[in-house]
Amino acid sequence: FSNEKGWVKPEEPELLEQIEWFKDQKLGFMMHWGPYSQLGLVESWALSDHDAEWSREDVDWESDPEVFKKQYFDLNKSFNPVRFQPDEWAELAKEGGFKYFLFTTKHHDGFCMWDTKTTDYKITDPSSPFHTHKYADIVKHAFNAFRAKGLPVAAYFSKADWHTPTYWKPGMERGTEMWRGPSYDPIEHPDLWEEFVQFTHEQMLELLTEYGRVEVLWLDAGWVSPRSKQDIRLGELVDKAREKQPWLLSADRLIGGPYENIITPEQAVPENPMDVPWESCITMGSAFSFRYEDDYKPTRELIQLLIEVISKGGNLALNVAAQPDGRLPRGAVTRMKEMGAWLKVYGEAVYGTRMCAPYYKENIAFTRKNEIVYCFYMYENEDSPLKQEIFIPYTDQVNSVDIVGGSENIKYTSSNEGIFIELPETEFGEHAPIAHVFR
Ligand code: FUL
Repeated sequence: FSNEKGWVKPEEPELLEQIEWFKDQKLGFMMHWGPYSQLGLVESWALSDHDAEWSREDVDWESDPEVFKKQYFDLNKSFNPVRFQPDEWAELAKEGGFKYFLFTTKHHDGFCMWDTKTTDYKITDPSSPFHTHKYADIVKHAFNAFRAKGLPVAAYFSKADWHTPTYWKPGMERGTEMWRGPSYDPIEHPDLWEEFVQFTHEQMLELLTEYGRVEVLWLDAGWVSPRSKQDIRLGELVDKAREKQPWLLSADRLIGGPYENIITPEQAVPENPMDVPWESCITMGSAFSFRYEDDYKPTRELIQLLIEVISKGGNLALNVAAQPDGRLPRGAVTRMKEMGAWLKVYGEAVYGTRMCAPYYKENIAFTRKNEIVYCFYMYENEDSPLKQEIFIPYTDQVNSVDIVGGSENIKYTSSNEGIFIELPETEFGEHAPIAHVFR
């Protein structure tokens, strides 16, 4: 990506400063959570007929897809996460070394996790058994809990809304032949589309004016865009929101849209670094939302993923999905704690760093903080043979080399080719480390 193609570099100093702040954070705690978590499928995708093949696993939808969708839209009536403990989430995220919280305020199914005035399809409506709970306004309590622990927040918001009537052609029953975009052509039905645009603006403004400081407005459903003639006039909204929150970054996932201050690759790390701010969103489990008996990526893999991402100049929004009861799955918590323990020792080579040249090659990655260069030498797995002699292809002049978290002075020689390090025996534990981190 280049600036012309993708990213809009804002001119306001407040926003430029915010971009530097964002780049410092490195690790975000992303969470997808809502009534769909009860199904254990892929977020709210089961609603889309065109995606039924892959999104309705074990659902007997072919017999009557309309019945299934009605049942889906009723999931709000059984979503009752009485074990939701926002402080606990925030505490665990903090312990895990995460620096900000990115939360689904509304996914494509249109269900609002905050107390909106725009629709009854929300967590605080009497149709939800949770509406009497002290934490019923989930967005409010989750946001406040994270902020209280020093983790600022970002709001995920789906521009597509499969529940809202103005997303459907008049007379068409909601849910018939559901597809990603609205069921009508916005050019042919400008009034209807305008109503939808107003509704969407109202929702986003509620979130951006009544729910405290938000760092990033993270807009999903890139297909709702001027390119597909589904223009929600995002610029108007962002300008309005910035009157209140002048630092607000917008992540409209269009790849080339005018309100894309951050590029957000999904389930992927770019092959090469990008000269634009970016954040990869990647799941710890197999989907962004909760799945029963899910497999989680091992901690070693998660940490090495983080190293790769930051060495290429990006942030990692690592997605952890809460259970339908409100708790975080045990397997996810274990990994969060292990990541946190690692970051406690090696965090200085992670947070607040910038890209270095060289940056990443095979199992070696670099970051830098002004004059200090960090080098991660990664081992593929626990049983990988330990290296005592390590060659680092870093050819700039160095004044000293030591090992982060190590006590010993290490022996090294540097030449035009790079740095040759000899590790003392005492630096070896029982297992291959995830990475040696040299400073
Ligand atoms: C995608 C969505 O469709 C997925 O459900 C998920 O929210 C992911 C982060 O973005 O485009």
